[in-house]
Amino acid sequence: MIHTNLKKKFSCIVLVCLLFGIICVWKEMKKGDGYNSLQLQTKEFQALKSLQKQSVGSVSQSVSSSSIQDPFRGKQDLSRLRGPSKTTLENSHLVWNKESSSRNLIPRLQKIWKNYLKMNKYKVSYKGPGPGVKFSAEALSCHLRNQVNVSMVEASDFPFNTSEWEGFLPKENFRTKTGLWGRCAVVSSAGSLKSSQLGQEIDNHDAILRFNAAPTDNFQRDVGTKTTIRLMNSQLVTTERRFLKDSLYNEGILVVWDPSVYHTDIPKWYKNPDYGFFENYKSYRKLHPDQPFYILKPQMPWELWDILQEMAPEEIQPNPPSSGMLGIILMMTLCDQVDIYEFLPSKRKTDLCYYYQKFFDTACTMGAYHPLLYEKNLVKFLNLGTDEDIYLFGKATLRGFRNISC
Ligand code: NCC
Repeated sequence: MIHTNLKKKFSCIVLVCLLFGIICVWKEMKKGDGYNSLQLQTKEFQALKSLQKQSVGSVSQSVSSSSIQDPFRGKQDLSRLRGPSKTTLENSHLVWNKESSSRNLIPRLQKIWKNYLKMNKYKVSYKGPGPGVKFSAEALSCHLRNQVNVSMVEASDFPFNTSEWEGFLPKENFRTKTGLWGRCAVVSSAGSLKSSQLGQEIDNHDAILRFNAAPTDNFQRDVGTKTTIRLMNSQLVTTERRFLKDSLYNEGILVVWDPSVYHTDIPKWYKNPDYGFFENYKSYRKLHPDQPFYILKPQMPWELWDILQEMAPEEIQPNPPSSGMLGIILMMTLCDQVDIYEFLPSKRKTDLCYYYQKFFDTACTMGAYHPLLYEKNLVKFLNLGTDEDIYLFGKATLRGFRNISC
């Protein structure tokens, strides 16, 4: 009798342990984010590669899958690099997960995120809806268009209307200078652009936006040659010694932005900028008076931040969005269609921070100071292109604000 009871107890314990093990394994599997997924799909990638090999002969005739979802153009240059068709590979591309959250960060980045929340350097006091507000893609596009005012500091804005600033700001209005473009490209500075061979594809846009010190010389095959707009943060303009000397900055329209205290006005921001870039701005203007160089109004990054916070699943870093996200919204106001390269990482995803520098840190892709993770969720959510385009080319396609009806 005792013997049978013991046996029963033992089987019960074994059963409970087994059940616990199954639950643990299931939980671990649920944790995976876009990045883990990218790593998990080595097998799929190998299958993809062999399919690409098979289709080499017929590539020139193949219809680009991006053209299917590209509302503004027919065939894209990507068909040149593309392998199999959409039907063969549909659903096989696990890319950036638009539901990503701090749970998908490595512990070091989670800690940084928490520290920034505590620090609240810019005195953010968000009172809007959310977090976790659900939008349709259309509603979100309209919300962005209506709430985020992309405009530049003007010569009539105090204190830029004082004698100290006379003649320094460009006379021509930003929108008049840029005009309206059809297809635009936003080129992130990510290391995953290295060896991408996307240069020709990128150059085949009406306007191209690049960031900070990102070069084209020596990297043309991967990132193209043209620069129409260069968006720079104020840290670079203030502290980068080569800023006044390097010809890298002499092409296209320059725009600088600086983080202000949360939703402060221009006069208050001017007294207390994050980086006092104003003197270097003036020096550059004296050296290159004919090159358009604008200052983004400090309210814009926070208007965008509010929407990122509203839709994020949790509290986000109370720091301004990255130059990348600001540049995407800027181009959405100027272009019919915006193709964004390697903001959502492709199969080339790497810890190499930049395509032009040997510096490794996963924070460059996942975010530490900037709420980059939530910015990428937003772009993935609005993407009109295919997961295949993200996976192979790091390409996401957003509709310009002019083409949405609200
Ligand atoms: O790194 P940064 O940006 O110049 O990159 C431009 C934009 O590309 C996207 N990006 C970059 C690297 C990567 N692996 N993945 C990406 O998605 C981001 O959207 C990024 O904004 C900035 O936002 O201004 C930033 O600037 C640099 C640095 O100040 C400039 O390069 C000037 O030298 C910041 N790095 C440091 O301060 C060390 C970076 O955090 C953000």
